[in-house]
Amino acid sequence: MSEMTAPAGKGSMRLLAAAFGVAFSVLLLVPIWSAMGVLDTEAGHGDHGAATVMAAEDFQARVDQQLERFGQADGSVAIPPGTDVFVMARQYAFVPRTIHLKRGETYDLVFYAADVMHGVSLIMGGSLSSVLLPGTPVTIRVRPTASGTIALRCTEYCGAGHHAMTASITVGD
Ligand SMILES: [Cu+2]
Repeated sequence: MSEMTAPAGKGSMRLLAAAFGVAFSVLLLVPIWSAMGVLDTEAGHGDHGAATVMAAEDFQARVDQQLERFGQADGSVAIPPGTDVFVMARQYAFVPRTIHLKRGETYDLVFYAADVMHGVSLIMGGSLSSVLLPGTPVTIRVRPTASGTIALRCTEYCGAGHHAMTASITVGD
């Protein structure tokens, strides 16, 4: 029996593999979506990299501040160009649930799972998906080139309310 088969070692290897999986799957999918001409996308780098871990209350503070600054009467948020967009995933909702972006502008969408593993898929023509490990922000850079609605869905079964876990991004001028 080698030390490599110890349960703790196995667990961390699996987590590491999952982290690489996230980065790799985003990188793989980017050219596909870009080729469709709907969204230019790019994997995030720097301070929102896939290996960064953040406390749930720190991410929640960003979501709260975003609502304070850009919140609309209906509870949606309208994000100005050049501003990061923070989306919290938790059983069983994405917060904020409705996000307004400007067509032709580049945004970093920063997703964060607060409780269990979730996933996010952005669907507009094609789709772009990423796994969300609890506590690890994942950044997806998008530049929506067409007006319309990008549907967001959770892609990892996360419990009884999983199928209701949806949100949307509207792209306008
Ligand atoms: Cu889910």
